[in-house]
Amino acid sequence: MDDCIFCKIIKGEIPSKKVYEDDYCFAFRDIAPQMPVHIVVAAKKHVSSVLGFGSEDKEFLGGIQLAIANIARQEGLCENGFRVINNCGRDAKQSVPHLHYHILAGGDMGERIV
Ligand code: DGP
Repeated sequence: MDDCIFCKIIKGEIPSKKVYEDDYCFAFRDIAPQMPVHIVVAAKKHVSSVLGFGSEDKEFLGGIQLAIANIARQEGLCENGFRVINNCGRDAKQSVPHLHYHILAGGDMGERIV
């Protein structure tokens, strides 16, 4: 999508600190990290959120889950753990309407939200 910031990052039109890429997603360091490790895993398909996918997208969505595990292994996050967050919609304060997951790690995250 022409005016989507994550589509531009995926196409290389906006620079980013790339972490990982496969057929399903493009992962990069968040511009405003909330933890020492804060990686954005953006779908390589412009859909606003999980609500925009259907049963035909099972392989695609599963591919992103496997990519998250690959990124965790690649970045050495498996031993101490990590948190994966997907903000969906207004109340969750999603700011970029392009499906993405946050991987947070690198320290104790304190109280659990869930
Ligand atoms: P969310 O609020 O869940 O939609 O998360 C969007 C995240 O994207 C937010 O943590 C900041 C990050 N972000 C927004 N614009 C850019 C950018 O241009 N570069 C990078 N690296 N991250 C960005």
